[in-house]
Amino acid sequence: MSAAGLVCMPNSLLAQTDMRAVTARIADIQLLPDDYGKTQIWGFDGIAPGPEIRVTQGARVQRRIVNELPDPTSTHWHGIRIDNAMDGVAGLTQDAIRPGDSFDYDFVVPDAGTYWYHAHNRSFEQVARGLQGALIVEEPEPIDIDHEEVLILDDWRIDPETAQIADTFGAMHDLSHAGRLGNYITTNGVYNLAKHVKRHERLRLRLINASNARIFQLALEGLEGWIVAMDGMPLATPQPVEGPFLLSSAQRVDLIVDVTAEVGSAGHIVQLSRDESFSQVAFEVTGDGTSARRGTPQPLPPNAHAMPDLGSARDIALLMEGGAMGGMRGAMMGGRMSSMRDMMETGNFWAFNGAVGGMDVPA
Ligand SMILES: [Cu+2]
Repeated sequence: MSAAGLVCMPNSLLAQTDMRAVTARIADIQLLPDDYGKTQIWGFDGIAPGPEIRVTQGARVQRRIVNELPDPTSTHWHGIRIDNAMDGVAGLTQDAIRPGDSFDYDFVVPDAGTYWYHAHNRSFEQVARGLQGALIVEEPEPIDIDHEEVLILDDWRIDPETAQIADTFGAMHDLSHAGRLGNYITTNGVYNLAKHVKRHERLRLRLINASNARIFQLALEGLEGWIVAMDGMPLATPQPVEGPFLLSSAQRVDLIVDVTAEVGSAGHIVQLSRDESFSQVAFEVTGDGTSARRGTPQPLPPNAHAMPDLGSARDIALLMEGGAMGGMRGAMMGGRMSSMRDMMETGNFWAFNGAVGGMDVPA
C-alpha cells in the first residue's frame, strides 16, 4: 500500500496555504442527560465529535494540531491514502506531539468517501476520552439526494455516580475480553439523537463507529435503504438493506435511505443488542416531501486507483482465538472465523460475543 499511498500534490495546490489550527484540549461538556452534571472529555477544539472536516475529492487538507492535553498525542486520518509522514501514528511515522507543542498535517485526499480522524497515541484512552471527528470527502459532482447526515456512533464508559469517564483504561479484563465497551451510547455526542425529515425524502447517511470496541448491529425501520459504500469505498452495486447489518469499530457505512414512515411517526436506525432493540437515531417525519419516491439509487462514482487488482487475490483464512474465558474456539464455527456478515447471517455473532463474555460492563 505504500506506493499507492504516495500522492502527488499539484503545484497549484502547494501554493495555497491555509494551516488552520485545531486544539486538542480538555473540556467539560453536557454529555449525559441534563439532570446529570457535566463530563470532562478530551476533544479536538474541546468538543466530541471534533469539528467536521469537509472537502472535495482531490483537495488539500491542512491542520495544525495544537496539543493542550496533559499527555503527548498525534492525529491519524483514518482510511485516507496518504504519505506516511502525515499518517499520524505516534512512535512509527512521527514523534508524539508533546504537551504545548503542535504538528502541521498537510495532505491531499485522493478518494471521495466517509473517513474520520482520531488521536493515535494511547488510542485506547485518547479516543475513548473523545478525540475523534469526521473527515468527509465529497464527490466532485453532487449525488441525487435531498440531504445528508453524518452520524458518529460512540459508546462511553461513564461512572454514573460522578458522571465522569471511568478511568479504567487498559484494564486487563477489557484487553482479554472484547475490549473497552462503554455503558452510554451516543450519536454525534447525543443520547437518542432525533432528526426531522419529510416523507419520501432521500437521505445519505454517513455512519462512523468511533467507539473503541463496540460492534453495532443496526437495522432500519420506517426507512428503505441501500448500502452504497463501506469504509469510504463505493460498492459497484448498491446493496438493499434487508436485515441487520454490522458497523464495527472504526468502520464506516454509507447508506442511501428513503423515508417511508408515515407523517407524524418516525423512522429509525435501530440498534439491536442481545434480545432488545433501541432507537439509535430517530427520523421524525414532519410532513410530506415534495417529490415522489425515487427508484433504486445509482452507485457512487468509483475511486480511481483505490482498489488493488482483486482478480489475482487469494483467500486466506484468518483464525482469531484466545480470550480469558476459554471455549472460544468452540464458539467460532468450528474454529474458523468467518466474516462478520457470515456470523450475522448464521446468528452466531452474539454467541461469539457471549462466549468471550465481553458485554458484562459495569452498569
Ligand atoms: Cu483509525
